[in-house]
Amino acid sequence: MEQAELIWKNGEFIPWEQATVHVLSHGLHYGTGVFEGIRCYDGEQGPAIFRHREHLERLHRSAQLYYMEIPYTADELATATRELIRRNNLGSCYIRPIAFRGYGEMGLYAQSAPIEVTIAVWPWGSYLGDEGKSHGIRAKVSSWRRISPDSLIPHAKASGQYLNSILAKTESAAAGYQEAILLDERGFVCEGSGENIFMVVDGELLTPPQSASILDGISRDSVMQIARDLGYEVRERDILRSELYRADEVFLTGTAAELVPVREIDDHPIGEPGPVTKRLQQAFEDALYGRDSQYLRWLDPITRIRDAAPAA
Ligand code: PPE
Repeated sequence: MEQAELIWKNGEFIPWEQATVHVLSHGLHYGTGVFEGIRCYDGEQGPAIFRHREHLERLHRSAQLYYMEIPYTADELATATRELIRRNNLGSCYIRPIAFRGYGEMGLYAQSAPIEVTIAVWPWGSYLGDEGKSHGIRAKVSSWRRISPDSLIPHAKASGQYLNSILAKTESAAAGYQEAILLDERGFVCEGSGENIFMVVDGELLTPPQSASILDGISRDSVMQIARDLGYEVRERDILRSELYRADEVFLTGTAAELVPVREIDDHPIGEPGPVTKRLQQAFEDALYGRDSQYLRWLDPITRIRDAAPAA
């Protein structure tokens, strides 16, 4: 991975190499961490963070679901992040805040293990490749089902839960595909290993509902809003695996991946990116880079005057 100079850790800006943890950190042993993936785009008005507030609110919600209290407000984390990007002299970058139980107590009920919070930022290119973004990727339906709400919390973005995504992703990569599509515990389509999924049928946009154990993706929400604004019908409903094979178009959405067309699923051709996918991909990109005034409300510019508070 690419490095940056500084990482924010528990309120301080420290050198990248020094941002380490103790080997007995609780989160390392039990997966007790919650995190976010956010992106900053060097767009029309200078660098700005896409839907910053929504991501930080989701971070706090994920923490609450696992009985963890983050000792910083969303506002404090937002200010720290903007400052971190400025101090690292970055424009477009990926942002990874994580809150995890640190060192202090082992065992499953380790309420005294402190909650540590770090934020890292670094340049990270398109997750599934530029080629994938322009020509589509080949995906495989995983033999692993997405974590069920009977056992974990699909709505939380929690570290330990990603073992499920890693099994699916590793299986698909070993079989020569670029991404895995997971079904939920009922056998309906859920999402990619790190992206939500959409299909286009007869000009209508369909995506699995919250009840299909999805992560409530912020890119998903943005693309749904953009699609409706463009006049498309958007419906959340359960989708069968076989419906994907027969769809006119299929694409994935996520912060790291952005909007990526799927051109083949389980060796069934979907085809080169279709007109709806291409139009939404362009409109989404325009929103990310501040080229569409309608969606400027989604951007948090990093050059905010009010961050430049005088030292106390
Ligand atoms: N589902 C999962 C399981 C998921 O991890 C992500 C984001 C999404 C859906 C899409 O959510 P959103 O980014 O809010 O639109 N995955 C993050 C982590 C990827 C990684 O490899 O790490 C991301 O895209 O940043």
